[in-house]
Amino acid sequence: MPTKKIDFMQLPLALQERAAYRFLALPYEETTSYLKGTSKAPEAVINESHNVEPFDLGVNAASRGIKTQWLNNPEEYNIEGQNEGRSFDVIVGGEHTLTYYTALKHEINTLFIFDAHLDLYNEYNGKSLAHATWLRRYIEEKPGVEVYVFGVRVGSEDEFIFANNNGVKINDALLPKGKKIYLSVDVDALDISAMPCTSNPEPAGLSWETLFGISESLFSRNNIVAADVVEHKPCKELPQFSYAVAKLIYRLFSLKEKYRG
Ligand SMILES: [Mn+2]
Repeated sequence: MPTKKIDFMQLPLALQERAAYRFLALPYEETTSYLKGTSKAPEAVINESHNVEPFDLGVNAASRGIKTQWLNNPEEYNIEGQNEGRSFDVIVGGEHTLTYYTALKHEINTLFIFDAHLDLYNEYNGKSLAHATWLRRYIEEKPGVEVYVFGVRVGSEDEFIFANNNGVKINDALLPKGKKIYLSVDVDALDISAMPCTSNPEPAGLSWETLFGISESLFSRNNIVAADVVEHKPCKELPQFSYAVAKLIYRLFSLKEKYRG
C-alpha cells in the first residue's frame, strides 16, 4: 500500500466523485524473475503524475474526473455498475500476470497486447500462472478471443509454435477494426533505451512515437473497453521514466476521451 496517500494527478476530490475514468493501482508482484520492483510502480507513477499536462490531444480527460483506487490483488478488480462508454479503467501494475484476471472480467472479442515477449510458456519456474505464462492460460480459457501481440522480439520455440497453432497475430501491421478490445501495455515493448526501468528490458524495441501512434489507431477504429499498463520497475535515480509511464497512462485516458464518440 502507498506510503504517501495521494491520487493520480492530484485532481480535486469533487472531480473524483463523479469521475468518468478510473486509475486502478494494483501493486501485484508474485512471480517476477529478473529485475524485481514492479509492485513499486503505481506509487512511483502517482508521485510523478503531477507533472502531466491535462490538456492532451486537444481534449482534457482530467476535467471529467479520474478516480484513483487501490487494489490488493487482481481478483478484487470489479467492473460492476460501470456504464460502458461513460467509464474507462486503466489498471496500473504490477506484473503482467494481473492481465489474466482483469481481461477476463470484460466481454471482448479482441485482446491487443504490446509486449517484447509472448508470455506463452506452458509453465514458468514451476508455476502454471506467472508473468511468462498468463497469455497461454487466457487463450485456453477464451479460445474465441482474437489475440494480437505487438513489439515481440523474444520467445521460445514452443511459444512460437503455440502462437502459430492458436492464431496469435505477432507484430501484425494490419490492426483490428470495429472490435471490442482490452488493451494491455507491457512497457518492455518499448526499446531498452526508451524504457530501461522495467523488469525484463529488451533492446531493439518500439519507440514512444510508435507506441503512441499505434495506440491512437486502435482507439480511433475500435471500442477499447479497458486497458492496463504493467511491468514498469521504477528506477530510483531516474524518476523521469515513471513520469513517462504516467504520461502513457494519461494518454490512454486522452485517447478514450478524444474518440468516445
Ligand atoms: Mn514483457
